[in-house]
Amino acid sequence: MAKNKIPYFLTAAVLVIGLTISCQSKGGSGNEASVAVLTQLLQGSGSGTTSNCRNFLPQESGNIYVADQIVSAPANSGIGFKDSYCSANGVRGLDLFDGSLDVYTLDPSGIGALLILGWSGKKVLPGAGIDFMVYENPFFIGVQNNTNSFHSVYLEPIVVEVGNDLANWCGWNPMYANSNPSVFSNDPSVWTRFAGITPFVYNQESNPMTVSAVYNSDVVHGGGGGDGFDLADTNFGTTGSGCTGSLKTDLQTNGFLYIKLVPAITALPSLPIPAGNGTPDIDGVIAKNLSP
Ligand SMILES: [Ca+2]
Ligand SMILES: [Ca+2]
Ligand SMILES: [Ca+2]
Repeated sequence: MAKNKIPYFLTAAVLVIGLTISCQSKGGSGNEASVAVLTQLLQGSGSGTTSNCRNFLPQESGNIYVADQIVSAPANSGIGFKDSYCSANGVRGLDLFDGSLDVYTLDPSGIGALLILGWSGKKVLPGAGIDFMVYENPFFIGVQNNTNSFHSVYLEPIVVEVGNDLANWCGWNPMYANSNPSVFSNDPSVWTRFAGITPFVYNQESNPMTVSAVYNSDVVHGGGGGDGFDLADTNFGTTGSGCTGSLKTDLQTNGFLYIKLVPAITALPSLPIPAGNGTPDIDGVIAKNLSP
């Protein structure tokens, strides 16, 4: 997390206002948890101390299964944005122009440039359309008014792969298609099949959304946002260390146990460095269908 790390006092002020409204609207239920958050905020817990994300648990319902198992998080220190719990506690988007703070920040290189999550022994099963969503904390930084479309995102791309044995992985052949590939672009349309690209408003408590909206990346037109992946995508199984034809077929037929997230600048060193430092901040991963 670099540029999008909002000054702590500002974050606290916004959250205090939000939580105050939340407390007033909810009545009795939930006030204890909110008060705990408020107390922690006022005592000064930002990055550097216990993360605020420790106050939240994954929220699961039909077709929304949080990757709540941290298999490998070598950058974890348990403190602030280096607390890997924040990547497995559910998803908490803010709005189109603010990145989530419920996140775990990967290292830019070395062993800490890796996060592997699972679903506690259950497999993510293939189904129709998108099979799972990845949430980093990108946010829009500009609107092109003449077309009323969104063209600039503060983004930190991630290479996504899945597997069953923590040794062999299959991915989606991520492509960077800027006209000048040696120059970084914050136009999300030139980043294909990466995670960390699409802003999201989906929030498990304050904006739970319908299942169809959650698995809709089009955050400008009613979707929850985030980056979706489909095992049936024709690009799946064309990249990944150890991705044989038989592994690809197995993953597409029987699903997968683990998801591996690596900063794009680490996995693909020829890519240009993003405007920040390119170290992704992982909010969470959810899957649509899970084995019994
Ligand atoms: Ca699918
Ligand atoms: Ca980020
Ligand atoms: Ca989270």
